Amino acid sequence: DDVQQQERFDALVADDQRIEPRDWMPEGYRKTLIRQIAQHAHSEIIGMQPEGNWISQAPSLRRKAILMAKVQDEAGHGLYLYSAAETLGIDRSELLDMLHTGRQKYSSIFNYPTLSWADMGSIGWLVDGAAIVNQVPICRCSYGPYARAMVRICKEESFHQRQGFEILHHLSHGTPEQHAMAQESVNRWWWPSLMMFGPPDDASPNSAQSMAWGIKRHSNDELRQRFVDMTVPQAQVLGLTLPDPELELDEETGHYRFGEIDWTEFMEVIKGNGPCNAERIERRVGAHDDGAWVREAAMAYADKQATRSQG
Ligand code: FAQ
Repeated sequence: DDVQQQERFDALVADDQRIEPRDWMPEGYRKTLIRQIAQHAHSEIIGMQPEGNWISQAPSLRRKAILMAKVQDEAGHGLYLYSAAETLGIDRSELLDMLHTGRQKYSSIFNYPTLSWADMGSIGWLVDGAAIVNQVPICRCSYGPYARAMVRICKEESFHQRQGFEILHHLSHGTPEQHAMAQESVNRWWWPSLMMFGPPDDASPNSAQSMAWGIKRHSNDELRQRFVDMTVPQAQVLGLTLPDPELELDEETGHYRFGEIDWTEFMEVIKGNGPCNAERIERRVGAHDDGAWVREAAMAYADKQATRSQG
């Protein structure tokens, strides 16, 4: 009965075992996972837009080929994650509908514009860097399909991060104009990257339950701190500065102290009022509508195959 099922589930989680799609799970656990995995999948798909913008403007054939491969990886991550969400008993078309109608979120970071080529560097270095810090612990998520998806995704993500670092390193050590372009870009992306980790712990309604269920392994603030500690020395190697006068190593704790994040800006962006929210959704819905004929053709083909195999 339900009590026994719940006890079995609790024991699996306590023992750090994986919950698999056919296992019984509390409805809240299922709902939370659908929310988080879908939000993650949507982020990958929407996240293709800010970079897609620069494929045709890449400074060389080599840079273009690399950027194209990265954006394709993101499409792959999105599809992989939608499949993980589908193991929880929801259909991909329902998830897409929720994205298109604003009932499910995607990461705040993708609502900022990409104004220069250096932004491809900043996205790789800072956005993929933040994504890795957040996602490596999800490789140990209690839900098996999500945890396994994360292993492969994190490998590709670390390559993406290196690729961004390399773009910025090249620009930073180039002409004065290139250096200035890199610095200006990092100035714009730094604070939004810190916001990717979500609201501060005392304003994060989902954290406690998600941590108890082994979905999240660390709090939002812990991971944000880890990212700052990792990134400051990398900025020094790049020869770039981070736009925070309060950034300073605390000798006692070994962690960097940093300034106050503008949480009003974060709330506005996740409510739909960021610089590019409307544009991102409009473009996504447009792409979905343009692809209707492909879905219809695939369905017609599948129906024909099914009829044939019956006959
Ligand atoms: N943006 O109670 P919490 C990538 C929402 S990386 C928008 O703390 P939770 C790679 C949150 O959903 C980006 N909304 O929530 C890439 C909740 O609202 P809800 C994707 C945010 O879930 C790189 C409310 O605020 N990565 O795509 C954000 O416990 C380059 C309260 O927050 C993931 O999704 C935000 N930043 O913790 C691709 C990682 N933060 O849903 C292309 C997996 C919070 O109740 C190019 N997700 N909210 O209406 C997670 O680890 C968690 O979901 C958190 C939020 C940490 C994001």
